[in-house]
Amino acid sequence: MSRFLSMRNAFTRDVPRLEEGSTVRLLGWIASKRVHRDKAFLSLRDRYGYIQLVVSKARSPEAFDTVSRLNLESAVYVEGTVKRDERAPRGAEVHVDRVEVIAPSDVWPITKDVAKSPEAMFDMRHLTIRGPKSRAVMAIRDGVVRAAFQYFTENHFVFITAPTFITAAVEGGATLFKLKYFDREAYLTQSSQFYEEAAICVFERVFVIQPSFRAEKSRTRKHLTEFLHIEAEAAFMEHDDIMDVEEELVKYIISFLSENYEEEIKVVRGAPLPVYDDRFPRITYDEAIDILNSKGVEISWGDDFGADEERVLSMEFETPFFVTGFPVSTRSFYHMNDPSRPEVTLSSDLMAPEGYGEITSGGQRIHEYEALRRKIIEFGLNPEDYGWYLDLRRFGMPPHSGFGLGVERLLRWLLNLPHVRDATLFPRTPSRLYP
Ligand code: NSS
Repeated sequence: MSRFLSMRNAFTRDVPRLEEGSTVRLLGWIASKRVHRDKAFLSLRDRYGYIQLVVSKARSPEAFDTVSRLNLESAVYVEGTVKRDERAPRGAEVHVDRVEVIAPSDVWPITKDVAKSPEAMFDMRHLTIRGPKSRAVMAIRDGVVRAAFQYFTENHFVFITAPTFITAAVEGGATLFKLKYFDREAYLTQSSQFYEEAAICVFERVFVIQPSFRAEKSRTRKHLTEFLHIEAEAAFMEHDDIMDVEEELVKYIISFLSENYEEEIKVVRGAPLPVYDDRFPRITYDEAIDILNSKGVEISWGDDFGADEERVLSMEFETPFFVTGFPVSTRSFYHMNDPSRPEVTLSSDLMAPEGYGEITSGGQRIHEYEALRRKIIEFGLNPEDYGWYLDLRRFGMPPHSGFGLGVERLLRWLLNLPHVRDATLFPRTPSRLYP
């Protein structure tokens, strides 16, 4: 073990559980500091959170002298004694005997003025991520991925990865990022779906958790150019079956977070996550259009929902709900048309309530060769661009369904964040490519 790792005998989260008087040796960063006469009150942050340190001149003149001169965000080693105190934020604090500066910090540039401007905060994102709120959001984001992995594994899905460099659009050419791939043209992937469809003939059920890219100039609160995409695809599942999977997954993630991230949820949201016992309502696209029209929104049958329509519609709900049966004109070519009503597809979006809108999108795919070829042509696309994808339909492709869930959209909703960019470490939007 390195010198540093062997120095430590506890993390901040252990301190409230330790016996009064035990000696702790901690590593971390000085997150806040207040000096009051001969006493300094510091908050030490490590990978698990925060603990209060008390450094008194009487107890340790040397440590007091060191911390008095120390800037915020300096990395330190601290040795001290556990003391219970009702007034301390976690019910216990560490009375410090020794401090060693491992890496000093310059004067911390995130002042109250900087903090007033969200843009300035994102310009300094490499530093501002250390704040308590973004720390909590990122911890919860880790929880979303863990929960999804656990849910899928328990339900017989196999994790795969798909390429980022691709040659043809999944979700329409308008949002493709084009790039040079040596002397050829390539794109950044919008979705791993087509690769998942190949892989279901190996494992039946597969999932991916990886970035997708969209050249979307939309300046809304729900669009990133790079987002974390949880996608799943399952053989022998029809449209209704995959909606059940989506609903179970979202409920599973919510209970996993409530069980394991209580403190972080409180920091970000102020209140526990909602509990949804009942089945999510399922309304048709036609019903959604009626609701929108009755709310004065001008939208005709066959139009896709934009951010505004989703907001108005989801304001009508207090729980997540599915909208099913989107018209052929609003969905990508691979969606299966409803045999009982060919102008709509076997597709759905799961919408978050209270204005948040779409968080997942999915449906049943066309599994027959001729039907898919015809639809590719109907959509004005070139079947040659979809060679291998079409080819799969010649070699035992069963009925199958799948969906994609945007992790930042889910987090924005669950944590009431102002914008999806708050749900990712280093957001990419049309205007933000740095840091
Ligand atoms: O375009 S989607 O609606 N659908 C697909 O990509 C399918 N091929 C997924 C699949 O069935 N395997 O995107 C799916 C989800 C959508 O519901 C959002 O939650 C999220 O991906 N999404 C985004 N999040 C953030 N920013 C942007 N631009 C974005 N686009 C989609």
